[in-house]
Amino acid sequence: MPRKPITVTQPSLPPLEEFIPYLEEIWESKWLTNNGPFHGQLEKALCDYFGVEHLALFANGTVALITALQTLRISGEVITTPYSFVATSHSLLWNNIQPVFVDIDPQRMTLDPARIEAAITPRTMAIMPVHCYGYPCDVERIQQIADTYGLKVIYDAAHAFGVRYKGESLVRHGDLSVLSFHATKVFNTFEGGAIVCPDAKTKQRIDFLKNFGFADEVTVMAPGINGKMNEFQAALGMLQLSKIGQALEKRAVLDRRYREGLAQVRGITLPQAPAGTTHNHAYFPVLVEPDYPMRRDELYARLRKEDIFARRYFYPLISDLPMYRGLPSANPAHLPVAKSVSERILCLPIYPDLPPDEVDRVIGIVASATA
Ligand code: T4K
Repeated sequence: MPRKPITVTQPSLPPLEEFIPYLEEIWESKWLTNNGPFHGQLEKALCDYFGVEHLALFANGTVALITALQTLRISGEVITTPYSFVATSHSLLWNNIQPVFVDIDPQRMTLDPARIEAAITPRTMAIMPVHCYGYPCDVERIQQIADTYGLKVIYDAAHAFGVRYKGESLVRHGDLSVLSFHATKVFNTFEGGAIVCPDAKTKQRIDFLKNFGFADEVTVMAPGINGKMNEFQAALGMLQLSKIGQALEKRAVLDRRYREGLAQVRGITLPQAPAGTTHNHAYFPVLVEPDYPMRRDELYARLRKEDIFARRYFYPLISDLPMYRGLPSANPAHLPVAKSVSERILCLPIYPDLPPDEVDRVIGIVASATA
C-alpha cells in the first residue's frame, strides 16, 4: 500500500459513532446557533478546564482577536511580534490600529520584554504578545511594563490550549487571552475560538459584540460582528474535551521520541518551552543551523520529496509582508532575532495519530544529511 503523506499537523477526531448522539440532539431541538445549549455547556466546561470564571466562544480565533481589541476599545498603536501567523497583525489592521513590531527573545521565540519599552509612544494602548508554539511569553515582565505605562495586554494564545505555566493555566494572564480551535490546533472544533476574560461585565460586552452588538431585541450597543460559535462546533468541542488528556499525552510521547532521535544531530537545535511549563507539544520546531550540511529550505524540499510536509512556521515574517513592510517598525534591522529565527525554523510533523515509526523516518532523513 502506498504511504500516506505526512503533514505538519492533522486534526484529532473522535470516533464518528460517538458524535452521532450529539447530532441527534441538535436535529431534535433544531437549535443550531445563537447561544444554544451545547454552546453554554462548552463555555462552562472550558472555564472548568482552564480554571477561569469567564470565557466567550467564537466562530474562529481571528474574529475573536478582532473582537478582543474592540472589547477594550483599543486604537492608536499596539506593540506586537512579527514572528506569528498573519492573523495576529491582521486583527490590528481590521481595527485600524497600527502594529508596532518588536523583536523576539531567541529562547522563547516570543516578544522580548527588554525591547518593549523603547517602542512605547503616546499613541500606544496595548501589547499583543503571542505564546508562539505554546511557549509562554515572559508574562510577569510584560505585565510589569503594562502596569507601569497603563497599557492593556491581549495575549494571542492560539497555540496555548492546555499549557500550564508555574502551576496555572497560561490563558489566565493578560487582560484578555484569545484561543483558536482551528482544525490544526491541539483542541479543535473544525473552526473555533474563544476569549478568556476577567469578569462578567467584560464577558457581557464580548457577547454583545460577537452578536452584531445586540444587547436585547431592539438595542444595538455597537457595530458588532457575527462571531458566534454554532451548535455543531460546540457539541464537537464537548466530545473533544473529553479526549484532550489522551491527545496531549500522545503528543508528549512523540515529542520525546523526536528529542531523543535528534539530540545528537549536528546543526539541528531543539528549542524548548521555558522552565516551569507543562507544554502541549502543539508543534515540533527545530532550528537548522549554519553547521548543518544543507540549508533549511533544502531540508524542507528533501522532506517534501519523501511526502513529508514540514512547514516554515513562521516564515516569512509578518513585517516582511507587503501590507506591513512600509511601517517604520518593520525595518529588518530592528528585528534581527526574528529574522534569523524565521530563516532557520522548520516545524516537523506532530499530531496524536502520527505513527512512531513515521517519526523515526523523519528523524532518519534529517540525520542522514550529516552521515
Ligand atoms: N494566531 C495565531 C498565532 C495562529 O497561529 C492562528 C492560526 C490564529 C491566530 C488564527 O486562528 P484561526 O482564525 O485560524 O482560528 C494554519 C491554520 O489555518 C491556522 O489556523 C493556524 N494559525 C496556522 C498556524 O496554520 P495554514 O495555512 O498553514 O493551514 P493549512 O491549511 O496549510 O494546514 C496545515 C496542514 O494541516 C495541512 O498541510 C494538512 C493539515 N490539515 C489542515 C486542515 C485545515 C488537515 O489535515 N486537515 C485540515 O482540515 O494555516
